[in-house]
Amino acid sequence: MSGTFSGERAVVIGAGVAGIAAAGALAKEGASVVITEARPRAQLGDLHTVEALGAKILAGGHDRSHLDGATLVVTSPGIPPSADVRRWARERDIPIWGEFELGARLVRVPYLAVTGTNGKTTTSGMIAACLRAGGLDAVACGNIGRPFPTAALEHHDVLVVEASSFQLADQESLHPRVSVLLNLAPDHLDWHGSFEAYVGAKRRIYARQTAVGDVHVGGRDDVLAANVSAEAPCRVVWFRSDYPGPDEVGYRDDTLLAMLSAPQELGRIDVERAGYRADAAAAAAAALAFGVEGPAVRDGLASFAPQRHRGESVAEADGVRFLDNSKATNVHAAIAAIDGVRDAVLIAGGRAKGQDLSPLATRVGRLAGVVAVGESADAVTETFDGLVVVRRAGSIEEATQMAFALAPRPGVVLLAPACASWDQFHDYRERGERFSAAARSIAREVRLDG
Ligand code: UMA
Repeated sequence: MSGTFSGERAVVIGAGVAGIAAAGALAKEGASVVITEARPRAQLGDLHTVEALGAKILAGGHDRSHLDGATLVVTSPGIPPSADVRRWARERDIPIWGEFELGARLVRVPYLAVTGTNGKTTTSGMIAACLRAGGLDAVACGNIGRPFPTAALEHHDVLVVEASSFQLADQESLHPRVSVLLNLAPDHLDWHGSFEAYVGAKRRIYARQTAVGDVHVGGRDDVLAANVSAEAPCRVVWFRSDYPGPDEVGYRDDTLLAMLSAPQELGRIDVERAGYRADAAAAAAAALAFGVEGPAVRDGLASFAPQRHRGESVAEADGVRFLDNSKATNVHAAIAAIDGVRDAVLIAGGRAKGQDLSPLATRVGRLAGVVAVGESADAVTETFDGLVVVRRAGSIEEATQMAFALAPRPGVVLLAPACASWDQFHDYRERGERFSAAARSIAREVRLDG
């Protein structure tokens, strides 16, 4: 088969969402493809499509021999730099690309890219909604779950690429027309090794942008992120959660206001969710910078439906509201979620990813109790020990019951784990679904008893 990669013998590491998509894109573009995967084949998802394209699956553990004859290795974002299989490729001087290197080499249309510690998915979705309201065929892709290489081979007018630190670290060709850095706080330190390395990965969002025609969108609310944004090699447009200055998008009360050329009102944003205002301001700034007109930005934001597991109320029982913020997978996001509540019992814990959880204790004044769960239950307990009532639960269902019993009336049970879900769940969605089901079941029992 001829194509961009004909003649290449590619080895893809990992047969998850990114690996399968990368293998498919490489095969369609003419490469011969092998996928090496740690898990046994029986545990993997549907491989028929990628096998029909000619890819060979080597499951059940990586082996040096899997790299024999390879001219290129493409890794999934979750494979850490320290993984043996990467070391073997480095030892043989085989080029190693992340899935974003592949996407950036395949994409033929302009694209925006969004990164930051929190709010990436919401902001990417908002920008895509604004672009569509402006008459463009736009899709959000990347970390959001639709892999960048897949979207790059489809025929859209423009892409909005959500970029995680893993995906940014493993590429050097990304060149978005508009880049966005939302905020920065420690996360994924186990993968990157240090906060500096994590921030360094985030900087790569703008590394290839130039003064001619490119724009970076930076946030004024977060000092560290603002310092990183100020170093972008192109024009910078700013967003903030309060009144905007020149070249900024911000708010007059709840009304979004752009001060880019002439002042422009972009509609009311009054959704009560952690970070939502800042995300909407960033999305508006990015869409305007891309060339979307103000009225389309306004319509796009008005049409945008917030995604699940980002702080919505999933049940109410006996004056206690249950809020599902399972997507708060780091301390920064959990603190933002806690700042939106009071009289709350926090359910926290999971895979801590090398983070220091102790900053959570600064929000103890808003909490009536804490239920610690998962792999980091000890660290959560230690963080709140002596400050507020702390209980330990063995499962998310037990945690929900315990939190309900502890919560004041009126009060809140808040799932904002500050940790990844991978110790006990497939992903944050499954954790959020299980919490929501437990909360709804409590609400049903209370109704029946009443
Ligand atoms: N694996 C190996 N060898 C290893 C380690 C893992 O073979 O040494 C295998 C696993 O057994 C599994 C596969 O690799 O089969 C998993 O790969 P992955 O962890 O890269 O996950 P994917 O399913 O490919 O999904 C990835 C992103 N996941 C991560 O970054 C952890 C998805 O982001 C992304 O949507 C998808 O690619 C498409 O680009 C998810 C995520 O949690 C949503 N992102 C993190 C976040 O948002 O905080 C960064």
